[in-house]
Amino acid sequence: LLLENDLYNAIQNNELFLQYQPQLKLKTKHEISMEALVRWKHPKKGLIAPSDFIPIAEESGLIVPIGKWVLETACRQTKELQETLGHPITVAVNLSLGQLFHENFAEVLRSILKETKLPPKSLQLEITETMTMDKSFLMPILGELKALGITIALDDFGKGYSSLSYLKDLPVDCLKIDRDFVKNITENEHEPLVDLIISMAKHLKLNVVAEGVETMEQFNYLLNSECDAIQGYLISKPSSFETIMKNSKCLK
Ligand code: G
Ligand code: G
Ligand code: MN
Ligand code: NA
Repeated sequence: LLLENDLYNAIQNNELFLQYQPQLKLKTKHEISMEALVRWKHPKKGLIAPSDFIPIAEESGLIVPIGKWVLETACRQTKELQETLGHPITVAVNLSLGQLFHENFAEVLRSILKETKLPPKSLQLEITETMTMDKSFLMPILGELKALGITIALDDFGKGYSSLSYLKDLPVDCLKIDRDFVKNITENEHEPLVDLIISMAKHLKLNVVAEGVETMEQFNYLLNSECDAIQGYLISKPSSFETIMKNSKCLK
């Protein structure tokens, strides 16, 4: 409850910030993508991980204003990055179920896109596969969001219980293979589920991203697969907007 009270003031006190983790496209190497990840710098406790405060935000309803702040900040900073670089960059933002089903979410998103002038196709929303639920609830809101021109990724894919027919009907654009599966790719061993998810994604004409790539063995294995992009510590840890901006100025 104490932490919840502190979290209540975190936005106004400027204690939240975003880090960005690049995604490396394996085929079209000129395209750039990154995932936005929220962090909380608590005035006394120091850095608090999202796995420790997102659940509190979800239970208390604070996820609505926090999620809105994350979306606004990610869109504004990505637009700034695009202008510096002079070409499109895609940003992926994690969503909680409570945000998605809060009234007017599509309307809120529409006004954020309008205010920040980020092209809608530059925004990807990540929903976790485990949070997918009754199709009759999910389909209308996802349809409304897709109509804005954004794309949707299923995060932590493989950990949930989506049936194949469910997946086929869902208006998603991308599957992100959970890092627990990628972890099992070693010098001596493959992970059949990684191959299966990639093959399934290709049959459904979806993009597929491997998460948590940490070793050269995993990198080389995925390079020889139909996987579209990789994300993980091997490429880069999440870094601050300032660092991302500085690197992009060097690239230019
Ligand atoms: O950044 P880190 O690996 O510690 O993130 C841990 C978890 O927190 C991940 O599952 C990630 O999806 C989630 N997360 C990070 N940023 C956000 C955010 O802005 N909103 C929501 N809902 N979840 C986030
Ligand atoms: O659930 P989600 O995919 O949104 O989680 C993203 C989280 O995964 C981020 O908090 C990020 O810090 C973490 N992450 C990113 N790359 C790696 C990696 O290569 N290894 C591990 N263990 N965690 C990673
Ligand atoms: Mn994610
Ligand atoms: Na994930």
